[in-house]
Amino acid sequence: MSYLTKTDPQIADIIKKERLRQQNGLELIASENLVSRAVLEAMGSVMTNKYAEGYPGKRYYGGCEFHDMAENLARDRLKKLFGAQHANVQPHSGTQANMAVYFAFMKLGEGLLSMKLTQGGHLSHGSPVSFTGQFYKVSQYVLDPKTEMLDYGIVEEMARKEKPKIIVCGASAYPRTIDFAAFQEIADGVGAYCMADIAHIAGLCATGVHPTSVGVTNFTTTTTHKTLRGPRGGAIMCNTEYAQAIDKAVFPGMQGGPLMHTIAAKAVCFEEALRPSFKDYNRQIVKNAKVIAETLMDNGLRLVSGGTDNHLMLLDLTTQGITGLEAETALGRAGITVNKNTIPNETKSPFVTSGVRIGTPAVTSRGMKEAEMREIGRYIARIVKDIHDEAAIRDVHTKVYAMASTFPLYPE
Ligand code: DSN
Repeated sequence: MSYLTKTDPQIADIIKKERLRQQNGLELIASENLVSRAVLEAMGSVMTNKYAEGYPGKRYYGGCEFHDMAENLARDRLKKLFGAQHANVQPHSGTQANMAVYFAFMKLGEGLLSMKLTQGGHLSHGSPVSFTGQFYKVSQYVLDPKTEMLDYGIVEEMARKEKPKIIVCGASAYPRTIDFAAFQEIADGVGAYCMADIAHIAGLCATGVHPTSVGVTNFTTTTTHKTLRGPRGGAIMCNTEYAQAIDKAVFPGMQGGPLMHTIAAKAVCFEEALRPSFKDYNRQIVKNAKVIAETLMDNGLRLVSGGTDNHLMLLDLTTQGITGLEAETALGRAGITVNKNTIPNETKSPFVTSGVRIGTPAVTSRGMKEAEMREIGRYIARIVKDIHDEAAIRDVHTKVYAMASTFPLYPE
């Protein structure tokens, strides 16, 4: 950043500090990851200088020949990665990918059936504070109260009662395997469409580490920056029969100019994800999550649903007598970044919560494996068991710093 340091030392300094924060700590936010240098370079390229409204071969601006090539590459690689018939790589985010599917296939006021936010769903799945809760008639399924896992009988019963237009599956805080085929079958049974939002588990689905929704549910939406390890953004996949409606809903329905530097970086990410090493990486994410989960439980802590099948887990702090906010703060002071998260049957506000969500995509990208995960699990347990033990926070912070130093963000 030698040029930026000269021209805008203030912002250069902020970026430097953020880089150090990432280097010196352990990033356990389940939705975050570290992109490759190649993805960073594509994002910071001249591709950002161009308007390219429209789609390859049909743009509203001249000079788009190289943007067509980049977007075609991104689309083709994404289709290959998931075996999809059609891909749209223009959504600026996961929420906008979801919005495009809703706008394409549901009229205002029609029914949307989805997982409740406090049970693991996402804001854009019908929360009253999102446009989805305001534009559509939302009904929401909950988890089995005993197992804290999906109960397809509950979903089916609600679908029969509510007759939704779209059933959403996929979550942002659900640690277990999702049966996408079961959701599609329920949707078919009531004449609804089924949309899988695989934002969190896209990398796992692409590599067969979790069953995929592509080719199973009518629509699949995703972000590209979580387990897929690409730039921040969204994408949609579907069969050819829905392609035109989806493309129209994204542009001109909902967005103007696509972020072409991000689309170039998405293409880079999809190529990286097609490499055999990406499968090993996603397998390791899940192995790592299991080791942290087991270590936490061995230390007497309770996880929602009793464990994890994917990249994340939810730690229920109720018996510790502390809130998610307090745990997030104490762990943050020890160099471990997590986010407070609601748990099933949450009694506290989303800003306080009774749990924290812990995920392994970013630490796995740094090359950490089972041995480090066991240590991290012990650190977390030690802190949340007594968040007022300042000596423990200092000691864990020193150990976290030492561990982080041996796993550089971007090794030379
Ligand atoms: N905010 C993301 C997450 O953390 O899960 C989802 O959009």
